[in-house]
Amino acid sequence: MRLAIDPFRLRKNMEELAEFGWESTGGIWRESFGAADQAAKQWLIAKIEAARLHARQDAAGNVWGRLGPAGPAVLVGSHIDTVPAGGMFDGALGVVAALECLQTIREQKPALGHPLEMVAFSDEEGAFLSFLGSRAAVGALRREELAEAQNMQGVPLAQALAACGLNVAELLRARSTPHAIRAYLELHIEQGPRLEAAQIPIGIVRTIVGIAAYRITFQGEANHAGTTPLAVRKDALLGAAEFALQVDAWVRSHTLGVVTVGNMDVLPGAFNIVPGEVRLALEFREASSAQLASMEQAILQIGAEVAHQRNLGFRAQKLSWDEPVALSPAIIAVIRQEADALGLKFQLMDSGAGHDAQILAPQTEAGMIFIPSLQGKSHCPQENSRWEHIEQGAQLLLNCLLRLAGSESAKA
Ligand code: HGY
Ligand code: MN
Ligand code: MN
Repeated sequence: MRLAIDPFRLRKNMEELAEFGWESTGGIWRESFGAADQAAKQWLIAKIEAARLHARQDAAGNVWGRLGPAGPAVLVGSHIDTVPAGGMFDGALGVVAALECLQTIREQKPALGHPLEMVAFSDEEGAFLSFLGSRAAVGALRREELAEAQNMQGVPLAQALAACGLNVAELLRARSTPHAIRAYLELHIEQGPRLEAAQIPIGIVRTIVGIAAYRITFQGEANHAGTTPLAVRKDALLGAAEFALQVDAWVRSHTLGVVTVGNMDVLPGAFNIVPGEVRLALEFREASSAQLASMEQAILQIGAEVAHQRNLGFRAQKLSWDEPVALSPAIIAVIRQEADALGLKFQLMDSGAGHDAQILAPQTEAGMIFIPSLQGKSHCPQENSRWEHIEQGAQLLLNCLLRLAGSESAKA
C-alpha cells in the first residue's frame, strides 16, 4: 500500500510557519539568528517532537529531526530563513514537506532499510554567510570567513550567534560525523518562470549555478554640493553607478549568467553633500565554472578602470564563492521514475538559484525537485505556488524518500 501525505496538515503547517516574520509592509523576514528565525526554529522543534521524531539543534543552529536508529541516514530538508520582504515558500516548502514526509512515515510505519533525517539549515540566504548551516554540517567553513562575516547592518556573526546562545568555535565543530549522510533530497520552488510557462508541475534539477559575492567600495571625497564645481568632484556615487551599468552590459554580452547590485550605501548620504563613499553588494552567477571566473576578472577590471577615470579609490572584498554543482544522476533517475509512477510530467533543468543541495552534493548523492512559481516570482511578497503543485511535489518527495530509504512499501 502506497503511503500518502496529509495535504491539510501540510498546508496548515505552511501557513503557521508563514506567521513568523510576517511584516505589515508585506512579505516575510526571518533573518538568520534573529528573533523571528529563532521563534520559527522553536516552532519547528515542537512540531518535530509532536511528530514523535528525535529533534535536536546543532551548534550552527541547524534543526534536525530523525526517524530511526543511528547510522548513515537519507537526509531531506531546506531552510526557513528568508530574505528581507521575502515569500512564504522559498525554503519553507522544503522543510515543511520534509516534516510531513517523516511524520507520515512515522505514523504508517513501513519497514525501512535506512534511517531518515530532516533538517532546516541556518542562513541559507547568506544574511551573514551563504549556506552557513549546510556548510557547517559538512565541515566546509573556514575560521577567517566567520570572523569577517556580518549582516547588512554591520552586526558581526559572532554577536548574532551569541544572542542565540551559540558561538563560532562550536559552530566550526558542528560537522555531522563523516558519511552520516547517505543521500540528500530537497523540494523547492523554482523561483523562476520556466515550469509555469511549460505548464509542467515538476522540475528535476541537473545543475545548480555557481554564485560569487563581493562587497565593493568606491572612495571619493565628500564636499559641499553647492560650491564644489562638477569638474573637480570625486563623486563616489557616479563611479558606482557607471560601474553597475558597465558590469551589466559586459555580462549580458559575454555570458549566459547574471550579475546583481543588490544594495548600495551612499555616504554621508545627505542632499547637500557630494557622496564621499559608496559601498555596494554585488553577486554574479553562471552555470559554467570557467565563465564564472571570467566574470570575476571582468568585473574587477571594470571597477578599477572606472575608479581610475574618476579619480576614485576602489576596493573589492570577496565574500563568498560557490562553484556550479552537478546533482546526482542516480538521484535524478529515482525522481524521474517516481514522477512517472505518479503520472507527473517533469522537465530536467538547471537552477539559477543557489540551494543547500549544492553544498551537500560534493559529500553525498544530492537531488532537487522543483515545483512552479506563479509568474516566476520569488524573493518578494508576491512569491506564490499552487497548492495542487505543492501537494504533488510533497508526494513525489515522499515516494523518493521511501525508495532511497529502502522501504518495502516503495516496491508496492
Ligand atoms: O539567492 C539564492 O539563490 C537563494 O534563494 N538563496
Ligand atoms: Mn531557497
Ligand atoms: Mn532564497
